Formats: sequence, structure tokens, C-alpha cells
Amino acid sequence: MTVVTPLGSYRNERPYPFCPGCGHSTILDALNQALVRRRIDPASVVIVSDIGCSGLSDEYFATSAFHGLHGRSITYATGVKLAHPDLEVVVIMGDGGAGIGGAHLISAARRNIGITLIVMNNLNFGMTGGQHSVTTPRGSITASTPFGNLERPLDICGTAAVNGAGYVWRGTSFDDDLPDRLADAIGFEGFALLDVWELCTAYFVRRNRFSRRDLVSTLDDLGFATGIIQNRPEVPEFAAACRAAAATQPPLPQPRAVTPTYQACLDRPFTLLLAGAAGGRVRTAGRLLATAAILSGLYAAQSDDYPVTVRTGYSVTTLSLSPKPVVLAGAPEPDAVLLLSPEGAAKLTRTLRELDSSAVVLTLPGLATLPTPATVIILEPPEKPRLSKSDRALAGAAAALELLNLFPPQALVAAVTAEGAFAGQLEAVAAGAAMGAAAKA
Ligand SMILES: Cc1ncc(C[n+]2csc(CCOP(=O)(O)OP(=O)(O)O)c2C)c(N)n1
Ligand code: SF4
Ligand SMILES: [Mg+2]
Repeated sequence: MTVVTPLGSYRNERPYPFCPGCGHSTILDALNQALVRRRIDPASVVIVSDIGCSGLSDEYFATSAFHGLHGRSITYATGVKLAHPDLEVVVIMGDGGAGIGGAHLISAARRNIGITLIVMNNLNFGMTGGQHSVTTPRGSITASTPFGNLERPLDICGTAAVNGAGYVWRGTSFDDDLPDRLADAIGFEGFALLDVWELCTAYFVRRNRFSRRDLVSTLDDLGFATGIIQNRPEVPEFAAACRAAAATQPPLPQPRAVTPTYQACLDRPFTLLLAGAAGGRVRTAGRLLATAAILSGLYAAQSDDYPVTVRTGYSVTTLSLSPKPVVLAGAPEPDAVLLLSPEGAAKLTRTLRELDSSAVVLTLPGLATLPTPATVIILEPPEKPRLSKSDRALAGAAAALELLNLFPPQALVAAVTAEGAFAGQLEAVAAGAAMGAAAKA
């Protein structure tokens, strides 16, 4: 559907706020002409603005809009385009924003994401008083370069073009073909960049006696190409490429529903900590216990703690079980701790010392001398079958169910079976149940 705004334009009734002679007004007028030419539903046009005087731009259009942090507008625009490829996404940023978000600009070019980027390039930070930016020419006087800028200005177009941008144009706000090139860019499927050089009359012009003619001569002196620098419609657009790639994949597995079939004994919130070592399938045991709790009509939440070096050191899982919905906040006081290895015991040294005397610690021989006011129960591993390091957590979980009166141990067997019962898991559960029964006796 094409909707024409009541004004026959994409502008709203608000006058621009820019200083007299500021190039921003001319560029926005050209953008309006380009949009009128393209006749896109205004609601389907999203103007994503950056920060600075240029960042005010979206407020003067009767389109959809998004306004965020300095230099990040390309990232928001990329998200909008990926989520809604049918929208026409136009980013407006200053040269300051292009510098601050320079890596985003390069990423947009590399991906060839289907957005239009207009850089309002007035060669300085206009809004904050005319400091130098990444595009300020050498020798220019700005608020931050009072003796003349020493840096080489960034070639925005050259950078975008060499990194794969589909459409790249450079010119000035005085160019008669600016509305046509903006219309080209909006109609272009991939990433379209327009680096529009213009005058900041309040600062850059005043400090450098800089004129319209100087815009062109500076471009010449720098050897920066102008006009259409790159036009490669054949390069795949990123949002479309993402969807095409996703379409070739099998559908994602849906979460398995867990229907309660057992009756829990637990009538209050209960926190169980499983503390072992990396590679000991501590988190798996926690997940299976949580599933078994849900099978017994309880609510369960699990949080895991392990070092950034995932395959070494401790692995601690916190399980919060309750007859009522669980909100996991912070580190709840444990009612019981299942200690499975020296790494887990070392990690919980302080927790064990500070446990309530009503708490229970289930542990294996050799870890039992830990100082704790809680009741310590030692689980004797069976002679046969010998529990491997990776079976200990699940066996310990089964033993805990025998001893802690939370919900029927059969629920754990059902949870393991429902997940496919990997090698030895049911045997580990049986051995753990025997361990728990022996400790109870
Ligand atoms: C990360 C960050 N640094 C600094 C600022 C302060 N700041 C606000 S506007 C601005 C200058 C904007 O310059 P430019 O992007 O070129 O836009 P213009 O005002 O020239 O249109 C700066 C530095 C900011 N908002 N965010
Ligand atoms: S300060 Fe510069 S960029 Fe900002 S409105 Fe004035 S002339 Fe334009
Ligand atoms: Mg600027």
C-alpha cells in the first residue's frame, strides 16, 4: 500500500532547527524529494538518526524513526532491517558519528546490509562547538585543533567501497543530482552509502574561512573520488541472504513439554547445591534433577557457575525447587549441598562454613573433613559398578533423593529415560539410590 502524507511530502510541519546556511537543511530537503519520488508508505520508512545536529533529523519527517547513542545508529538500523526486511531503513549520521561508529560502518559494508546511510559530513563536531572529527582536513582550525589539524582525514567512501558496500557515492550538499542519488540509494537492495560534504556555518566555515568552492577543492586536493564510486547490485544483500540460509536449515527443535506424573513431598522452597569439577556432568545432573522435580509437580530453576576456562576447575549448580513459582535472585541460602570433588569443595569453602546447622551436606569419602556446622552424611560409593568421574554427579543426585525426601526417586529415572538414557546413566542412578539407602540405614 502506498500512502501519501497530507502535505504531499514526507516532512512534517516542524521547521528545521539548524543554523542559517547549515548543509543539514539542504540534505534533508533532498531526502524528502527522494522519498516522494520513491512513493514508499511513510510508516514503512524508518529514519534512524545518530547524535549531533544531524541527529535531530528524524524529528522533521512524518515517518517511523529510531534515535539512539552516538555512533551506534548503523547497529540499530541493521537490527531493524534484519527483523523487518520490508522496511526502508535510512540512517542519518554526522562525520562525528561515522568516526565513533567506524567499525559499524565497515561491518555494514562487509555485510552489504540493505540500509541507506547518509553521512552529513560537515568536517567537524557541529553540535558540541566544532571539534575536529575523523574527516577534518589537515591544517584545519577547530576547537580541538587550534594550531591546525595534524591527522589525515578518513576516506569514508574508499573504506566502505573496499570493504564491499554495494553502492557508494560522494558529493556535496550543493550537487543538483543529490535527490536523484538519494533515490538511487533508497532503491538499492544492498548497503548504499552517500558521503555528503557540506558546510557547518557556525564553526567550520567561520574558523577556516571555508566556502562552497573549498569543499570541492579540498576533495580534489585529497584525491577523494566523487560521484558514483561503486555500484554492484549483484552482491547479495545480507538480510535476504540470512533468510535464504535459514530456510535451508531444519526447523529448530521445540522444547519438550514436561507433564507432572509424580507427587512431590516438598511443601516449601528448597535450595540444593551440586558442587563438582568441570567435565563431571554436574550441570547435566542438575538439569535431570530439575526435570524430575517438574515431573513431580514442583517448580524448578537452575543456575550454573563455572570459571571462564570451561573445561577446568569447579562446576557448581544451584537448584531452587518449590511448590510455588520460583524467582531466582542472588545466591539463595542452601538447604543441602552435594559435594562431588575437591574442586567443588574448594569453591564452596565459605558457603560450607556459613551453612545453617539445619542444612545437610552429602559428600564422598575424603572430602568429609570440611569445617561446617551442617549435618554431614558420607556416601560410600559401591564396589561395583565402579562410578566413573562423569557418573558421580548423577549418582549423587539419586542418593540425595533417597535422603532428602523431596520427591519420588522414580521421577529421576523417568527424567533420564525421557532424555534418552545415555550410556551408563540408569546404572549410575541405581548405584546412587543404593548409596543413599545405605547411608539412611
Ligand atoms: C559517545 C559520545 N561521545 C561524545 C558525545 C557528545 N557529542 C554530542 S554531539 C557531538 C558531536 C556530533 O558531531 P557529528 O556527529 O559530526 O554531528 P553534527 O553535530 O556535526 O551534525 C558530540 C561529540 C556523545 N553524545 N556521545
Ligand atoms: S552548529 Fe553547525 S552543524 Fe549544527 S546546526 Fe549549526 S551549522 Fe549546522
Ligand atoms: Mg559533523
